[in-house]
Amino acid sequence: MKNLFSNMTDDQYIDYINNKKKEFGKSLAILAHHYQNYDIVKLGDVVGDSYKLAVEGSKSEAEFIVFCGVRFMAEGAKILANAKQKVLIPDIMAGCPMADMINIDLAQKAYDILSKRSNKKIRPVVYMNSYADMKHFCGTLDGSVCTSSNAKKIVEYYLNKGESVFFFPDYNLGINTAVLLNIDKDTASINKNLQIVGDVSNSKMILWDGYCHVHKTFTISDIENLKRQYENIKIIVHPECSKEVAALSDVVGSTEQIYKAVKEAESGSIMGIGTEGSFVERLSKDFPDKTILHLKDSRCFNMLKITLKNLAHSIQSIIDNQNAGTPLKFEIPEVALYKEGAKKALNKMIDIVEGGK
Ligand code: CIZ
Ligand code: SF4
Repeated sequence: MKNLFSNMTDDQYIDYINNKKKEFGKSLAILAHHYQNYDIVKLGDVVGDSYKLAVEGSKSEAEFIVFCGVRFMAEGAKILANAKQKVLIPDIMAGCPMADMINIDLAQKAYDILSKRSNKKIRPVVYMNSYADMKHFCGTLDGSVCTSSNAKKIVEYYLNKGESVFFFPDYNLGINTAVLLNIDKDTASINKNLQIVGDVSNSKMILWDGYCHVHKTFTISDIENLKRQYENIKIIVHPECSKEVAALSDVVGSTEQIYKAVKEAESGSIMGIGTEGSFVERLSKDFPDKTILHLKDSRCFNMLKITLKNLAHSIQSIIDNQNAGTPLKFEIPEVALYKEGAKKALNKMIDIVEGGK
């Protein structure tokens, strides 16, 4: 790695990355998650949520996919990628505390307890925000992955078969989905000590009690404060926020849905947004004719671990690997042990959403 990288300015990194993008052409794809900072998003060939990025990456002709997001997302892209595609992440330490709140051992124990207590077949559904072991766990039990855009559709699919859904790791996405399906009174929850709250026997959804600290921080008073200051304000929040916050909001949606709602709002609209702060900041830059306010400025420090510098380093590593045969750094390791089940659960989601099967 050339030392020249350590002293470059942001503009120099941006020039370097843009030049390399031109040289690589279609063999390099930079995927940028909505929660990335503005400079990184501008360098993305595709910008989107984790689902869109994983699918677009796998469909692309790129041999090298550099995933600007957190590790579980890059892992999702790797699972769907073809055998020739290499997926890199500029900082392997970009984790997600929510994804760490459950593991296969705990999930299996919880599933066994719930299966004994329930009158129905228990089907596991895991939020995209999870590692490959959890996706694999779902795949092997004929369950599915879901995202915040399609959780309602996925859960409904299993409820329509007369089954009960064990949903993890995010409690809030689970309960907000239950509210949409009008079954929030028919839910129970279970925590990492395997303590159960509620009656599992007849529950339609049993929720793990994980959470996202970035979204948990939004409160009812944040909404009330903004409403006091701006009479006509619309409140838009992510479903990882609490049920109480969601209930006071005009729109509850995933990042893709929030982006669309802001884009489609009339010029001059005032909106208070409750989701990751870098994304909210970008909305205000992309739509300068609208007033976009943070419900509270809450950042995901793991997303911020991806920088112009380590993105440039990832690209340089591909070049060094091609020119001098040095090892390709920043590559997401193969998730061989969990790949089959994880792929099955991801494909199940795609089938339900795209095929209505
Ligand atoms: O699925 C994603 O990318 C995340 C983290 C949130 C969302 O709503 O898109
Ligand atoms: Fe994880 Fe929350 Fe960061 Fe998303 S915003 S990556 S759920 S910590």
